[in-house]
Amino acid sequence: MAIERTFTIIKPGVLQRRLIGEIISRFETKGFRILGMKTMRIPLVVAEKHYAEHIGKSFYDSLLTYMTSDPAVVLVLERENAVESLRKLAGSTNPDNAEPGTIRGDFGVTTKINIIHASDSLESAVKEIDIFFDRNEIIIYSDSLKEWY
Ligand code: FUP
Repeated sequence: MAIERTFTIIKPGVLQRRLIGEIISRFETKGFRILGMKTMRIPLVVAEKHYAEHIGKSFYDSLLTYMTSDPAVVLVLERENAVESLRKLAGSTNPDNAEPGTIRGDFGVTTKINIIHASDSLESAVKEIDIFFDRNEIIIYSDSLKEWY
């Protein structure tokens, strides 16, 4: 399988719940390399770009209000089959449908505040990484434990 990059947002409120370490730990133990990571308040224009596919939907305005309400942590992650693997780790959009053991299944309660975003395709990942990261914020390095990952 090919090495891919994917993008994730640990959404507003999770910093306050002191769950950042727990969630990042799941990325690490599943073999993702962290190539970029930062804490940010997501500017409204950035949130609008990121969620452009949802313009006009009933939840669009409240989604933007929420995503810009408090700081988030954004990451670029790399491993084999990264996009699909991270979506599995995240679980279903509605935390009530997310399996226990997934991030949304374990920590999420409502769909709006569903803990994390994970790119849904390779194309989305490329686009989203470009929206949130400058090139010089993505650090490429070799992995001395290659046989594991
Ligand atoms: P996902 O790809 O799992 O993040 O899901 P979507 O792209 O369908 O939705 C993006 C975000 O919109 C979700 F994370 C939460 C929010 N949303 C709602 O608030 N209500 C809905 O009915 C659907 C999505």
